[in-house]
Order: sequence, then structure tokens, then C-alpha cells
Amino acid sequence: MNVNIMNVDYSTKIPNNVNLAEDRQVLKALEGWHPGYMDWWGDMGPEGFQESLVYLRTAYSVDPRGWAKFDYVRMPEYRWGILLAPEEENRVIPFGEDYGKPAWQEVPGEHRAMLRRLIVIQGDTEPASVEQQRHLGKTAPSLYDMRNLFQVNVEEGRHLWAMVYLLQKYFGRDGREEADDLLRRRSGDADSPRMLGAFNEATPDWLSFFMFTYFTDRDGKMQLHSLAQSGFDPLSRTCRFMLTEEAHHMFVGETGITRVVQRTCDAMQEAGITDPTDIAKVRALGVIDLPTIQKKLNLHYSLSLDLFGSEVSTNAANAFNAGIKGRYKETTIDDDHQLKNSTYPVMKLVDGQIKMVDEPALTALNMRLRDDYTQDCVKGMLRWNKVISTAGFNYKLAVPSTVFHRQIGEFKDVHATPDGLLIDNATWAKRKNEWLPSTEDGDFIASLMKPVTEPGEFASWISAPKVGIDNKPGDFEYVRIES
Ligand code: BYC
Repeated sequence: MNVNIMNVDYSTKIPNNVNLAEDRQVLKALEGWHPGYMDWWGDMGPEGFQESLVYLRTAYSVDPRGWAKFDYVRMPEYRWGILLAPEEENRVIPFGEDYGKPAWQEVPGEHRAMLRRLIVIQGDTEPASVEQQRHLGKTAPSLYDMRNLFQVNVEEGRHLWAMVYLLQKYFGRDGREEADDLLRRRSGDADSPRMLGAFNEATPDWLSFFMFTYFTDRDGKMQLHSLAQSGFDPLSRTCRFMLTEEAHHMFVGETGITRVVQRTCDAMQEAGITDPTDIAKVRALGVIDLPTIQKKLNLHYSLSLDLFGSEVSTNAANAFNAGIKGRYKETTIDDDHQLKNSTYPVMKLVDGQIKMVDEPALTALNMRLRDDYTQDCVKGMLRWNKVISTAGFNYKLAVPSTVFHRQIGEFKDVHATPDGLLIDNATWAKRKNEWLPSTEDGDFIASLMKPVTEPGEFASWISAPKVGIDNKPGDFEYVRIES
């Protein structure tokens, strides 16, 4: 058992820092799963470009001071590995009924089913996002963006491996069956869809991709943070390392939208347009108008809110009590970590009106995490609005009310405006295209999605990034398409 946890063993087929070479049974199970994964990647991974050389980062260590190396790789040859953050000595369960007891290194029998369910749900989202994004390579606005897309895709693939490792190592036969099912479900499939709503939606264009990586990957961040608190230590360590990779995905979203907004503002300035809501005039410049960006934002934000489950949830309370899933930044919160007597304000529908109601904090955990999420979302948006105001335009992007366009939780049966005003079905039907992308908006955006594959060049609707990946120069060939 003399492994250096910081460095990854590349001698086995599956790179890892969990000493797989000596864990023959799990290694065999993972090697047995590998061909199915490669088939899935071939069928459902990025369409085209599988033979291209892509300038990707691969994790070679879990040391936060330096963990990745960059090089040209063909995607099917990417080394998907099992990487856990280093074990914290004497770690204790940081919340719930077993608060303060040593963290579990094996699955506690009484919580097995709940734990497996959460790992399966987490695992299911990872390949789903790859499936949703598989057509985007063909319309990439630059080689830089294409490379970022593929980086996100291979790492989501690795996150699937991370969950499959837990299932195969700790859950025996039913874990292996769940691992197989993760390769069987398909995003958007009528018979065998992915488990959570947002992962069955299409990602038809690059603005959607940036919104997805900004808003939906950020749900991933919040959920992974909560699972990183888990008393089940292998899950905690897995999620901690996943978060390191996840940060880049949100960077892609945040800077992607910043660059779209920048290009729109630049084009409006150059053309002397003063009213950013003059959609026809702005679109004629070959850029995406701000009101359409707002509609896409409304869509992706509301779909992502649904990923937090119901505001009041006994599932969430049970997972917390069990010490399986904690709160965002649990260890830094100053309370009893058991939520015995506390309450939390929850937005609810009471007699047809929206009201804040104090609920037991234990059952309101999904709401609390969602509130933390909203705060996190708003930070990046300030940057987009700064671009708009610096360019001298009087327009602000904003997240819609949590009541708007919901399919899960308190507000799933009502309609509301982005400002949170309740409206009837007829008004919704008449006005929803003002708030969510219409077919026509989709067609316009689709018309801009022309691939640009010259190094250093960018599509008309997006500006160049401020810095390159791995400090590469502006004209760096991030993807060698013909190789
Ligand atoms: N769609 O008590 P409730 C990521 C179900 S993203 C469909 O309200 P709970 C990533 C629920 O399953 C992060 N069904 O909810 C991002 C339950 O069904 P059962 C993924 C839904 O359980 C980008 C019933 O409704 N990770 O990593 O407290 C790219 C009542 O449930 C939905 C996780 O989500 C929905 N949206 O919370 C790549 C973490 N919501 O059991 C990756 C693991 C609820 O009655 N999952 N239902 O049949 C969880 O923590 C929880 O399962 C949830 C739901 C937060 C998802």
C-alpha cells in the first residue's frame, strides 16, 4: 500500500491514485466497464473530431499546486482516470446525527440505498451533458472555443468514471448494474431519458452552451460541494477533486457570455446604435441582441433551479441527518450542524400568493442550497453588466424570479413573469415568447452558428478571449483538425 496519493499511477489501463493495481476485483470490474464506455463515447461523445489532435489538460496529480499537464491528445486516447483528493487525517462526519464521529471509509449499511441513489443521480448528469453537447464541435466559433468544449466533455466523462468507481468499489453487484445503466440512458430519449429535467433539454447552439456551463455547471458545483461534505469519505474526496476541474467549466461559461456581450456592445457602438432593444438593427450586424441573451439566460437559469429539487424536501432532510449530504461550506457554518431547532425562510405559494414561510431548516435544505446558488450566479452577472455599462448602454441582464418557468417544486403549477408576478395560462401562452427564446430567436442564433477554424479567428458574434489557454498566443492552433 505504498502509493503516493498526490501522483497518479499511469501503469494500469485506468490511471488512478487509489492503488487499483492491488485492488484486483475493482480493477477487473472497471476494465470490464471500459469497452462499453468507449462504445458510448464513440456513439454519444463529440460528433466528428475524434481523430483530431486537441490541446487538452490531463490530471497527473491531485496536488492543488500543480495537477494538470497540457498536450495534444486525440479524444478517444484521453486518459480517463480515478482521482481522489488526498485523505484528510482524522476527518470526522461534519453534520447530522453522527456529527463528530470518524468519517466512514466503507458504506454504512443503514444509509446504503440513499447513498447509492445520490451517486447514481450525480453520475447520470455527467454523460448527459456530453450527449447534449455532442453536435457543437461542428459550429465552434473558433479553435479556442472548440478546445474548451472538448475539455469540458472529456472531464465530464472523467466525472462519470469517478462515480462508477464508487459504485463498483462500494456497492457490489447492484453498483455494477447501476454503472451499466449509466451508459444505457440517453439525454432526451423517450424511453430511457436521463434522470433530471435539465439534462434532457437540447443544447442547440453555443450561446446555450455558455449558459449551460455558467448556470447548470454551477448547480454541479453546489451539489458537489454538498457531497464533498459527506461523511462517506471516498465520496467526499472524489467530489473535492472534481470541483478542481469544474472551476474551468464555469470559467468557460462566464467568459463565453462576457465575450458575446462584449462583441454585441462593440458592434452596436461601431454602428452608432443607441437602443439595445432595437432587435432588428442589432441582428443585422451579425451579433446577438441583448434581449435575446436575456431570454436564453431566463431559460437556463430556471431549468437549473429545478435541479435543486423541491424547496421543502424530506429526502434532503434524511440525507443530512444521515451525514451523507451536507450544506454548502458546512464546516465554516457556525451552528450545531444538526439543525435541531432552527428554521429557514422558504418562498411558498399560500392561498394563491407568494409568501416567505419559516420552515424547519432540516427540510428546507434544498431551498438554502438554491439560495446559495443564486448568490453565486449573481456575481458573474455583475461582470456582464459592467461590459454593457462601460460601453455606455442602458441595459441590465438579470436573473428572473425563482417563481418564473418552474417545473419542480412549489411553483410548478403556476405561471409567472420574470419579475415574479403570477399570471394566468392565457397570458402566459400569449407572452411567453417575450421571456423565453422563441423558434424565431432559435433560428436567428442558428443562422450565426458558422464554424470558424482558422487559428486566431473568431465568429462575428463573439470577441476574442483576453488570454489563451495555458498562456498560449492568440493564433495558437488549439485543435489540429486534420491529423
Ligand atoms: N428532475 O425531495 P425532492 C452536475 C425527484 S449537476 C426530475 O424534491 P431531493 C453537472 C426526486 O428524485 C448536479 N426529478 O428532491 C452539471 C424525487 O424522486 P423520488 C447533479 C426530480 O431528492 C453540468 C422527487 O422528485 N447532482 O453535476 O431532495 C454538467 C422528490 O424529490 C428533480 C445532484 O443533483 C428534477 N430536477 O433533491 C455536468 C446531486 N428534482 O426519489 C454535471 C445528487 C427532484 O421520490 N442529487 N426530482 O423518486 C440530489 O442531491 C437530489 O437528488 C436532488 C433532488 C437535489 C437532485
